[in-house]
Amino acid sequence: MSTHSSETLVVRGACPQDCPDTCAFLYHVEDGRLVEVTGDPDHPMTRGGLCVKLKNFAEHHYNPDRLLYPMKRVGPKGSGMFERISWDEALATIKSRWTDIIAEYGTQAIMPHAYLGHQGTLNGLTAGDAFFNRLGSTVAEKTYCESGSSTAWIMTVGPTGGMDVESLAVSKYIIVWGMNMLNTNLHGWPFVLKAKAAGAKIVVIDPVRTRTAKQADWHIRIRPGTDAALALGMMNVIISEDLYDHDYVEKYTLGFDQLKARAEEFPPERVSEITGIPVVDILTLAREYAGTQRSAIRQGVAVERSPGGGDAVRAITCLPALTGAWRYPGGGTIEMPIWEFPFKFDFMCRPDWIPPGTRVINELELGAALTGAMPLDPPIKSLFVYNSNPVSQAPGAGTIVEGLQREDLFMVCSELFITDTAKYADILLPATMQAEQLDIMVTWGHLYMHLNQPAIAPPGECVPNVELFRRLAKTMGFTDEHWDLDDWDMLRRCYDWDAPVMKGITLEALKEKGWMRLDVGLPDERTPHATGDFRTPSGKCEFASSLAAGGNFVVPVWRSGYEAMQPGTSVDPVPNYIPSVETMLPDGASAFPINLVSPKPHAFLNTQYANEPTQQRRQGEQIIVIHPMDAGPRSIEQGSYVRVFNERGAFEARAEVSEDVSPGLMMTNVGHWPGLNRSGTAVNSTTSTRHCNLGQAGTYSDNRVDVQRV
Ligand SMILES: Nc1nc2c(c(=O)[nH]1)N[C@H]1C(S)=C(S)[C@@H](COP(=O)(O)OP(=O)(O)OC[C@H]3O[C@@H](n4cnc5c(=O)[nH]c(N)nc54)[C@H](O)[C@@H]3O)O[C@H]1N2
Ligand SMILES: Nc1nc2c(c(=O)[nH]1)N[C@H]1C(S)=C(S)[C@@H](COP(=O)(O)OP(=O)(O)OC[C@H]3O[C@@H](n4cnc5c(=O)[nH]c(N)nc54)[C@H](O)[C@@H]3O)O[C@H]1N2
Ligand code: SF4
Ligand SMILES: [Mo]
Repeated sequence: MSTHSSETLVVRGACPQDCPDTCAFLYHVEDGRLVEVTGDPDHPMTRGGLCVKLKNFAEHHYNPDRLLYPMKRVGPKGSGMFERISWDEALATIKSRWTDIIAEYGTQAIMPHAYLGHQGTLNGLTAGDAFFNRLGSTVAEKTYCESGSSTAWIMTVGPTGGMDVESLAVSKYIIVWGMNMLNTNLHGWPFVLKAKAAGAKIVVIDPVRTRTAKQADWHIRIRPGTDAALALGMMNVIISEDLYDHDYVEKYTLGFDQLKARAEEFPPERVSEITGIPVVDILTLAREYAGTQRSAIRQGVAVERSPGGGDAVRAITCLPALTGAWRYPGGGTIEMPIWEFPFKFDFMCRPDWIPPGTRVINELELGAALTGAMPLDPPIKSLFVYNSNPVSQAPGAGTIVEGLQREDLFMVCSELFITDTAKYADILLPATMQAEQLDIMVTWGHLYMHLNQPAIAPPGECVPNVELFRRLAKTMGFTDEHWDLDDWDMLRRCYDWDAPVMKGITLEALKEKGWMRLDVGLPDERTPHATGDFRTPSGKCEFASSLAAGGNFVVPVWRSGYEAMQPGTSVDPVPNYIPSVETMLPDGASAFPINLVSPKPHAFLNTQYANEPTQQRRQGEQIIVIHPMDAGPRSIEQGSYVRVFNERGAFEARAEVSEDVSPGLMMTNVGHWPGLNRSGTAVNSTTSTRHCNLGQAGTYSDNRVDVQRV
């Protein structure tokens, strides 16, 4: 803490959001009130600027709709009628309802549901794991995002951080693959611009002409879900034209012959048919990529959002080893550098407390689990939601709402606001916002560790998630030492402070400086895999995965601290193109002719800030972007209101007729609160709960719909 002027106190913090930028904050406090939150100008990523989502973050803390006290439901489920109660009453109610449920059905009738509403070490993805594992509840498998990419990445190069986004500044050829960086990795973009100014070529591979695509040198429009075919087609050209790095391949990779055989199945003509990309472009991309050293691939999470998404990430991740791009600073690929941080998941999640034989239910199948479509013994009788908003963000939203309406389901929800999900709760518990709590923020987008220190007192009776679970543990009578640790003690145990990357980093130093870079080398010089050093079983980049070759395939569901064994799951050791289920249907084979993709909104962070007038004005209402050739025959004009529908559900939006999408493709954004939309629904009423081939991730991009004017 330092005193800025005589009245303003400046406290260091960091952004809580599930965003690769993890900006460093300065909280400005006057008389105990948060007056402004600014970006730290000294932080190499943040550089003083926040994004449109967090522009008025100080005011967000004082939003009059904030949930400030525990509440109980007093009207019908979903009516939004609640009455204030005390924490004592809330906890006593939970204890008595759970005690009854456990007596009749056992502990597994209780299920948590959590994702990344907050990204902190104490309050984020794993905040409740230790508690629920201790309770013996059903284990919830959290695979909304990244689990397919992460599994693919680990299979290919191991849990390595890979390339640093800051290293893009010295790249000569940058492929932004399935990422709308200007929306979703804004603070990575200046490094791309720096490279561009120094002569680098910027290529964007995206089905949609996004803001990012418009700023690139070359936009390659790809059919969603076909990225593996493109990557394999590039390999076909690179290998057949002998553009690969023989020495690197020989020394630092495994399974070249198998990869070569696979790539031979993907000549450019076939790849063109699959991807919709002209043959000449496939040839040019492959030749330029392999022919330019210091070439980088910035992978977006969107690549995984299809049935074959896992193998697409594997195929893309093989490319820099084939061309030897890893030899050079500014060369390689970035997926998620989070693997550099030395978490101690065993402490954070306590997987050792999971009673043997406990079942696992995937969170994206919440609707089926609640409605009985998934036969369950015991059934789910209580759902505990925190850090997530499944009614908006999970696929198959219609079925989820049906399940949440069950009178016999005892639902508890810890939230900042009464969201579309929270309104179904029986008990609501108020959570703190970032300026009100302590946490360490690490990130999946760069290599700095941050300490977020509380700057103001929590309003009302809000508590951080970590304190919520302490209170619940005491209420349930748990006496383990874990529940007596304070936040600082917990932080000390959540990381391996002696790991080599933590050289010089201590809690005390973080208190002083706010953020520190891991000891992983300087961005302009770093070459983490110049001489192999991959973190796979072989130590090589595995074109043929030894993890997959073992028969019983283990999915590293690291986020929950346990590994899900999927006995008998067979995964091809070599990446392949696995066609999508819906969007690759031949025309006429489906009643729903248009493929809908639903990437991230510019002005909201998933659903967060979508209830703030400033961001609502910036984002505008729910739109769909539709090609004139699809709009015309349906009498849809610019600004018409339309109904988008399929057999799973529907939502309404305003049409933007534009050639930013191709014929047969529409784009909308996920994140608008369903309840604030015209139809009371949003895009996830139409998406399916099918999984990606790896890591049980969602397949939001594989969604066939039709559209009509309303
Ligand atoms: N402004 C903003 N930023 C965010 C978020 C937010 O909600 N708003 N959310 C954060 C989170 S949780 C995440 S995971 C990241 C995600 O950030 P990104 O990785 O950028 O993912 P998306 O925004 O889902 O999609 C990016 C692009 O991929 C395209 N796309 C869709 N399907 C495919 C495909 O099959 N292949 C290819 N090549 N492209 C495809 C879409 O058209 C879109 O333009 O963003 C984070 N940052
Ligand atoms: N169609 C479609 N669906 C998608 C995607 C897509 O691309 N297309 N993307 C998927 C992806 S990548 C992701 S990551 C998920 C995101 O899904 P979610 O993680 O569910 O999304 P958020 O809106 O960020 O956060 C959920 C809630 O957490 C609450 N919250 C925030 N901080 C705290 C806290 O400290 N304590 C408590 N108790 N609650 C808090 C917020 O108020 C918010 O209501 O959505 C997925 N859904
Ligand atoms: S949401 Fe992302 S870009 Fe915006 S302030 Fe937070 S970390 Fe930075
Ligand atoms: Mo995500």
